[in-house]
Amino acid sequence: MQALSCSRLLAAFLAGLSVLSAQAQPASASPVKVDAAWIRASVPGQAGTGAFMRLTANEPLTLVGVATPVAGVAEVHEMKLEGDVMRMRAIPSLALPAGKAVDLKPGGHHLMLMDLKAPLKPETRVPLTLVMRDAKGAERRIELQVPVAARAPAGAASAAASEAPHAHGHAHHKH
Ligand SMILES: [Cu+2]
Repeated sequence: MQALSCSRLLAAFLAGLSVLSAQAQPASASPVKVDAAWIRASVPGQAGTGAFMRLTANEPLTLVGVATPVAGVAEVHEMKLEGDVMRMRAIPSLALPAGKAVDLKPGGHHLMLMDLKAPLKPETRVPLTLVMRDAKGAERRIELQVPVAARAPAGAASAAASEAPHAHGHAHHKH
């Protein structure tokens, strides 16, 4: 990462950061766009939690796994109605068609982090790796730093009605 010498550019960069504060930052050019990623905070003694985001692949991809150092086990999960009961279970893969947004959200497909090694505190970030395969079967790993939050950030894909977008005063930055 180079230092930015132009303060005006830096201000624009910070303004962009505040707008995209809920967005994970991929480490490098990525075959998939990741928007509004977040992980639900956990409390002491809680074994598992979920990670959520919107994935838009630039080419046909398949999500085949997830890894993070904070959890002993991390899986791609689906929610399925069995009789009257909504259950979740691991699935081996999730198709990400090119150009189509796929939401990982509460109540739908999600990333399940289990066997948590420590409580995940709000306003921290967690390293998370998405493992993909492209159309030729080659593995593509996407490294993310995902913010932890107690509830879905504004703009995140959510099962419930989302909050007003201006409710987040702490996202304000003035150069
Ligand atoms: Cu789950």
